[in-house]
Amino acid sequence: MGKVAFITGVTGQDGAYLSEFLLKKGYEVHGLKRRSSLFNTDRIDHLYQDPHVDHQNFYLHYGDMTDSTNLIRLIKEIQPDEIYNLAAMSHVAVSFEIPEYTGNADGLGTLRILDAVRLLGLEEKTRIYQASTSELYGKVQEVPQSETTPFYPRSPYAVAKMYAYWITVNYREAYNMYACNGILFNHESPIRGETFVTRKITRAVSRIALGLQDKFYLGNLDAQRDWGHAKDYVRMMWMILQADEAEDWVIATGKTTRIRDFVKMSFAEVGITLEFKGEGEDEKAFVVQCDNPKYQLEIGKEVLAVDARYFRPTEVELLIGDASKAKKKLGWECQYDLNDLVKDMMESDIKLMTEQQYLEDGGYKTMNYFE
Ligand code: NDP
Ligand code: GDR
Repeated sequence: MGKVAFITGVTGQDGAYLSEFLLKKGYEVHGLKRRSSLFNTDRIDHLYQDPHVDHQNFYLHYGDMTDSTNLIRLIKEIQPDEIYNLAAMSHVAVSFEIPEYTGNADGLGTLRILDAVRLLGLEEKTRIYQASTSELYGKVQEVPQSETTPFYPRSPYAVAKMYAYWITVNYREAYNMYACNGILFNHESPIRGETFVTRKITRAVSRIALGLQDKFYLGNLDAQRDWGHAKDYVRMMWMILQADEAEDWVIATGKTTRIRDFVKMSFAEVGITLEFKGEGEDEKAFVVQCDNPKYQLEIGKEVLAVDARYFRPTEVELLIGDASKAKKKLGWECQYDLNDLVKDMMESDIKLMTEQQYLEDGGYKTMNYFE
């Protein structure tokens, strides 16, 4: 018998890659999905198995991180060997708009999972992975950030995740549970949510290159992030739960890049060179060279401007992680670097936007909503 895993947030970026990874390892995978008025399973539709014809090892269950009785019932029925708690209202900027809900889903939601395992007497059977975050470091205390760097959260999201971090540590110490925090730095992919900055950039650059859109808008171009590929990071989630001891782990590439440079790299991927002019809210980017005959952009064209609407009330300016503990003790290595990541995302979005181009050429309107 293979192991049984329960993944909350199965419909998200990490939930989709982790499901694929665990199914390949022979796990029976159960995922928590929210009821939605539209289909919300795009990222995992390729894993769907028809219960009428297939031998099933991938199951979806309705539920919500704010609903304790539902979580208790599901964990009782599933009897998981491993729980990956990935569900969260994960957008930092949005958390300033819905702070109470964010605290409930991301903070108390984690407590609900831990307490369900305890109430059901599964402390010895079930290992728990908590999706913790580099946002805990917030205002820079030291760089690079490691497991011993003090926290200084800078958003309702980060504060909620800080509660989740400590309640995970507390349940481990109080009830001898195998519960770990993976303090993951930003990780991206072609299926990254469209409103996170990397995906917003690769989608917009693809549309601009194909002539579907003139320009786009971003907020703080100076922020620095340590970006890895989600495929590398979900492998690490699994490795964390296979370790002998339950501990907390930083996962990062150890390299940091400004938002502005991610924009340049994405345009460079389609043969377009940019020049940035101005500062702060007046900063803009212009095309200075276009080497790819497929994409005819006028030299001097303005393709990006700053819009202060995307500034955050409190910002996290610099993240750069030190994952040496995970590398040394678990043998984790990244297979993708930032160049591979940008290439993967741009190839995928050029393909997607080429499909949109056919539709728009045929007179159909496609979704072009940039947040
Ligand atoms: P996504 O935003 O792509 O996915 C979040 C998932 O959580 C979705 O499946 C979403 O469902 C689900 N969800 C949200 N609210 C609830 C709720 N109330 N009840 C049940 N499910 C809910 O995030 P990622 O995959 O990028 O990240 C996974 C986890 O890792 C998150 O907890 C995030 O905070 C954390 N994290 C992410 C990092 C990153 O760089 N990606 C870095 C560090 C931590 P739906 O599809 O219906 O919206
Ligand atoms: P982050 O990711 O806040 O680090 O949280 P995001 O991609 O949203 O922002 C990264 C940086 O880019 C700046 N930025 C913009 N961000 C967005 N979304 N949209 C813009 O237009 C824009 N312009 C500039 C931001 O100000 C910020 O500095 C992600 C999430 O996945 C969290 O769930 C996770 O915990 C952390 O990464 C690690």
